[in-house]
Amino acid sequence: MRHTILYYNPISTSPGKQRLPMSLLAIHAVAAADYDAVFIDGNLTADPAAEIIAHAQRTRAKLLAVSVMPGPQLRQAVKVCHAVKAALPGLTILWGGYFPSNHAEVVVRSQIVDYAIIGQGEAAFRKFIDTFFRGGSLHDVPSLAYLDGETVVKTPRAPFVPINTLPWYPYDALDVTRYIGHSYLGRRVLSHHSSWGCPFSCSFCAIVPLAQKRWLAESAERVVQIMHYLKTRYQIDGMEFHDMDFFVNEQRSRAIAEGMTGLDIRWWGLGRVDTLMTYDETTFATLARSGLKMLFMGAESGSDETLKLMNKGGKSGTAQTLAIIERLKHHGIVPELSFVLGNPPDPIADIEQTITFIRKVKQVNPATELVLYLYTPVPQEGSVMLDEAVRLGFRFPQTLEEWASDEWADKALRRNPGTPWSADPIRRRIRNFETVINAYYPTTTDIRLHGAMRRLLGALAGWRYRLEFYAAPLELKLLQRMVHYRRPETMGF
Ligand code: B12
Ligand code: SF4
Repeated sequence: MRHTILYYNPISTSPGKQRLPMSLLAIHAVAAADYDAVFIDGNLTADPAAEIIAHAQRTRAKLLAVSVMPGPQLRQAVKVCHAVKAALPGLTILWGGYFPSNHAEVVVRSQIVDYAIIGQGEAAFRKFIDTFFRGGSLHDVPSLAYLDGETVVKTPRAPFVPINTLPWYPYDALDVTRYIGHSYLGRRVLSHHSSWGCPFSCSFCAIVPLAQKRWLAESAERVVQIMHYLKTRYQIDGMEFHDMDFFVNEQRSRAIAEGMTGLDIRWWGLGRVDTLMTYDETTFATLARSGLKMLFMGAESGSDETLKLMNKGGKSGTAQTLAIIERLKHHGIVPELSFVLGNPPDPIADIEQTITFIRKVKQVNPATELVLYLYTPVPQEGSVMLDEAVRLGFRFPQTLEEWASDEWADKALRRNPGTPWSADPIRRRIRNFETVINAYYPTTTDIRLHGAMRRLLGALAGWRYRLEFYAAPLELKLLQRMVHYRRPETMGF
């Protein structure tokens, strides 16, 4: 008998910006041959709890598998799972993904979630469902957390599985056309994850405890085959590679680019500054020819001291950041730099130093896109940054309800992280600076920003930028509100 598994992707963005739920597709890939699936997406339905309950009753499903990131996704997951559990106490609820991987104890201590899978999901999930549906001891399921009486049990982590050996995402299990988006990349944009993990261990990064410095990549041949498939089947003209670190291996990047050349797909991916600095000029030329339009890099800080504290590793430094954006300029690839501001031990000085550095960045390459976050602690053993944050008074919530509160959902968006030092005036200074610099240097992702509006914004922002006077730029905010756009790395709430 084939059992049905319900998969639920809680809301993760605003309407029209929904991405393929790759986390759930990845785990269903190893189940699809033997189990049926129903996908419920909080981005596509107004009442996910009612849908889950209706599907569970219709299919007699016994298991609900949920993928959860911190933030608004967590908030909806808690609310919906609560309602589902109340209506159907017999339906087992399993969570996986970033939030349960980093906060498993809080999750399984709640009265809502029965099990959590920690870290890479495929092997553990397959073992879990076979045990759950066909019998055996859950003690033998790796990477599993659950409550036994008052004790949280955590089984040993499953060995990492090379993703190249895993089946492709089972695209037919859901309606892919509902995830085709429109952005500066194209009118038919989809996303893919061509590798999982990252070999580095930056002390602010949620990926480190999840992937434990592993980088598991699909081969270039497989990625190219998938791109051909998506082109033929869905006529895509844009691709967001959401890999944590797409560009780790130059040979692979080059081979993917060669295979994508001529497919007419404009694409975006994430990489590290120091890795990319080792790339040959001819590789950049090949990448540009293949359609690479924008390259996201974590510049993180305008201070070399802070970069050391962040354990950024490798040869990362502010000089390298300026050098890479200069190189990309010659290939017509737009750099997109993210910064984490307000880092301990001296968050205020850190912010000012990074603002000064960002002005330099724009001088070197005005096309550079900026993504500004506030430092938000993640649980990571031995993280100097977390230790400092705790010393300054930071603490994580102790219950799932507290995590799901408006206050903490907001913190996860890294706009107001709730660290003791990120008071209103500091956050305001960063947002005002962002408003002024974005108006002064409008960039390519502003697809709705046409000639006259660009000029108007630039002119209005000019005096502020020159005098470094960023306070209360209400006139600019008003104009910018008219030009919302879809960026690959944020969800645009
Ligand atoms: C795509 C993406 C999104 C999409 C939404 C995706 C969706 N589900 O609808 C968008 C762009 C909208 C988005 C938004 C946000 N995101 Co996001 N997002 C990602 C991204 C780039 C890829 C996730 C992905 O699909 N991976 C591919 C799959 C295959 O890998 P995976 O998720 O790790 O899944 C594996 C395991 O985790 C596990 N697993 C996952 N789910 C489940 C479920 C079950 C049941 C099981 C058994 C296993 C399991 O098995 C999978 C296979 O091994 C990650 C970074 C990254 N590269 O991972 C960030 C990331 C998860 N996002 C993050 C954040 C913070 C956000 C935001 C909250 C904030 C922001 N400003 O970006 C917003 C808001 C979301 C919200 N409203 O709550 C952080 C989480 C940080 C943390 N502390 O945990 C990450 C890690 C980015 C980062 N570098 O910091 N995001
Ligand atoms: S290089 Fe990027 S993905 Fe890797 S640990 Fe550092 S911040 Fe995280």
